[in-house]
Amino acid sequence: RLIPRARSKGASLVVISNRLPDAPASSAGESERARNVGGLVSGLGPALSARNGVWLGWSGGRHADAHDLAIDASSSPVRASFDFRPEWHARFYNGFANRSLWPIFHGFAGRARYDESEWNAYVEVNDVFARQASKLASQAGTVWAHDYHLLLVGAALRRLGHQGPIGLFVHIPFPPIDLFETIPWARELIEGMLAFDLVGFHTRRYASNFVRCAQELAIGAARTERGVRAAGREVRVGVFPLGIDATPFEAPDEASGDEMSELQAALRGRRLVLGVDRLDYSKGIVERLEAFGRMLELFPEWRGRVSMLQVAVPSRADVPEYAEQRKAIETLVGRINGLHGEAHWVPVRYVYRSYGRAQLAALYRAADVGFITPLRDGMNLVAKEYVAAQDPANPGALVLSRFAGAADELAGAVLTNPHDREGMARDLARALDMPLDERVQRHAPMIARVRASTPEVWASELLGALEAAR
Ligand code: ADQ
Repeated sequence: RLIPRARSKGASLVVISNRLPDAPASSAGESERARNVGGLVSGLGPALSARNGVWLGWSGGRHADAHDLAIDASSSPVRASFDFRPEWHARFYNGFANRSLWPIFHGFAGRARYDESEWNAYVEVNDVFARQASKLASQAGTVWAHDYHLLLVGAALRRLGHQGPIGLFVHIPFPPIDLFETIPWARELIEGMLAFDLVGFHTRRYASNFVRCAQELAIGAARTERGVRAAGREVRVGVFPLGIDATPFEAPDEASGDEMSELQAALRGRRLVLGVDRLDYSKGIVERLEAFGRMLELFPEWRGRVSMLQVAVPSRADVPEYAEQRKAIETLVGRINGLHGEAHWVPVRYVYRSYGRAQLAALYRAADVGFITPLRDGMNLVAKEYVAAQDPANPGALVLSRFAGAADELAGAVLTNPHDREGMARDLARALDMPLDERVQRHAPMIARVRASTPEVWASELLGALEAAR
């Protein structure tokens, strides 16, 4: 049901993300969960409904001139969306956001490329988001923007005269100054970010990288106890690690019972090592597969006794680097299976698709090792989901990259360096060999942490800090 814009004006809370979260299961269907922002919805949903709030984002559609707001008041939370012009999709989304900011923020300086027309589109689309948000928010309303697509939306909203608190949460890493300063518009970006009242990150490292970049690059900026002071005002910088809703992963449902027994039958008593990621070079899938192959060479006793399942969710497939990455993975899976496989044993199974939550939970539960080794990752919620899905009396072991934000919280994992193939192979063998008592001991503090740090807690802490900051 679309409602006239006038009735939606004056929201006391507007959340902005580039894409809207998936529509409720009734309209989207479990199978279309490729862009799963489930955690965000469960975190922000209650705050939005309690305050008659609106979630604003790109509709996913592209249209030459129509970018009017469509408001769906029947959904909960209320969704407001608009189409992109085709060139915004190419230059803002696939361009500056995903070929410049994404690689450099994850430390892949060699993959980042810069193009002035893409930067201009980034500035323009941030202005558009700000204009749409200001149509929805009351003058003193709170606006909370998400992620690297929207670093300039706070500054644009201020130019439009918005008076209420404006916050930003960055879901990906924030790079050290040596990398950040290589962006041709580094100063414009950091000064734009200083227009927010609060900027939040997953870890202390990212927050301190941000403060350092601000100090070095923004004119007149100085660090304060709570953040950065610049242009006569203070920006609060905070650490708010995002968690998951553990309950659906902890409680296996009926449907996943069948899935489980079929998987167990296919494994025929072999151990299972599991990787689950969006298909993205930052997730270290190639490096992980190579380490698995190396493990089979270093520890031949595991040959025929273990299989690895890699689930890759299609992502950004029209960005050339992602298409190349997909090819590299497929070639490598073939090579490892050709080299190590037997007629009766397939070392690596690879699926390129998205799964519903119940199936995902069943896969996690069936896996003896969660092998989650991004080269760099803001947080990595898959690691937390894996922990939640384990049987506390007989949990699997988690091998986790030191360079995922989640490593700060999941100290019971076997922390590994995904750039070190031999080391990763040894860490994997160690996890496969880990005795029950050690697995239980490592799992207990992790599950306690995962249960306690829900998305609701995260959202209410961040909103509290944001509104206190203004
Ligand atoms: P992502 O890079 O997408 O998120 P992640 O945190 O792991 O990474 O979240 C992925 C989500 O997608 C998980 O909830 C997972 O269940 C789901 N998913 C993965 N594979 C799936 C499949 N085959 N089918 C269905 N769902 C699948 C970005 C940052 C992260 C940060 C999050 C949240 O890159 O570092 O943790 O935002 O802030």
